Amino acid sequence: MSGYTLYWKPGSGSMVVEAALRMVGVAFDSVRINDAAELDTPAFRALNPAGKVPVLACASGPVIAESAAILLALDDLFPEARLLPPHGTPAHTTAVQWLVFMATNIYPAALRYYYPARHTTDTSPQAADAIRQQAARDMDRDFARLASAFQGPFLAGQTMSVTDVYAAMLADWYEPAKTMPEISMLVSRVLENPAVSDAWRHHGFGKQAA
Ligand SMILES: N[C@@H](CCC(=O)N[C@@H](CS)C(=O)NCC(=O)O)C(=O)O
Repeated sequence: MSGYTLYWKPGSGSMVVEAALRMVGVAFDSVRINDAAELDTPAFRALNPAGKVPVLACASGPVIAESAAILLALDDLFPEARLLPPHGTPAHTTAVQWLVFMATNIYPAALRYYYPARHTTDTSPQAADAIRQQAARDMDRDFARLASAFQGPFLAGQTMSVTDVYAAMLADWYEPAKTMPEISMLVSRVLENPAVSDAWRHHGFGKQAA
């Protein structure tokens, strides 16, 4: 048994965590979640009361939920892996800022887009349509904000960070984002990294939604 266990689901936000673990090069075990029922067991809720993946359990003790928090923890544990720019630099602060921006804006908008009925008490199809349309608008706006900061070929210039992998993951969930030249360049460059492309393929990205 390795020191880390990743709870993951195909097509989900656990992709970026698997990519990060592979970028670090640390051994990890994986527990595949196949459906929503498996997220709702007492055993899984004990790991993450929210009943969501990704979750990373560390043999040293902590069990971490929330994709951005897991990535920040891995960056703290393995600073030499350069998941993010060196600690204490302006580049690090900027990379964290965009990571948190995506985790708190685009990721939730993608969930509203794919699961609109979960976001309203109104059960009419019109209500779900309205939620979905607004989610699309929110993602159009927020991907445009991300693109406006893009230096190329990665968000912050020549060096890839896990923030870029996060952006590529979200773009794969939202077709219009992939048509933006900056985002499309970022996705293709991120996938040149073997650690990322392995996680991408393993999670079934390139074809399915969250
Ligand atoms: N804020 C969380 C969101 C996690 C999340 O919503 N994960 C989805 C998969 S992409 C999930 O587990 N959904 C299961 C469900 O809601 O039933 C994060 O960043 O990790």
